[in-house]
Amino acid sequence: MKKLTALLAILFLAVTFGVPAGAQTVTAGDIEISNPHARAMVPGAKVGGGYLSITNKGKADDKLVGIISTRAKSSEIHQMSVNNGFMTMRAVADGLVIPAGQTIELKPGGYHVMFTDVAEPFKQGETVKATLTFEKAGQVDVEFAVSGANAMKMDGHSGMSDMSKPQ
Ligand SMILES: [Cu+2]
Repeated sequence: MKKLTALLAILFLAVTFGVPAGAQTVTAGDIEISNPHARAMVPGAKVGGGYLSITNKGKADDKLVGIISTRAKSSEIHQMSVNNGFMTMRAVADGLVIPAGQTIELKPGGYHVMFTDVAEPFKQGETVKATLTFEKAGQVDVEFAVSGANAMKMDGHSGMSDMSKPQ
């Protein structure tokens, strides 16, 4: 039975963190954005996380300075870290540097896009349009593919709307 449980857990992780079908790749100047995706939000949730990877193929650093989406009243770039077992997150105030020749991953547990005051929770199967602004590459339209929700608390957003409730 234990083996089966472990196997199911592995399958679950594979599904959760697998690349969704039809993942988008967008190029703007030296910047390449791939696999923008988000998780479905539970009904009533106001906060959603967005994930993507950004590659700078140029010889100069660039910087992600902002993101907007019509689906959220405000969208920010956040950094999550774990301190003494507690997850904390804060806005990346001065923009996220994408060093020349490197890829920065925005993924659960690290950097991510945070959509706040979302009027209609993201639903599995839809896409959430957003525009990223880079210092050098300029504005880039992306579509976050929404995959199924999961019970894991890795992105910390599920508890954001009510911090007083124990998880
Ligand atoms: Cu966040």
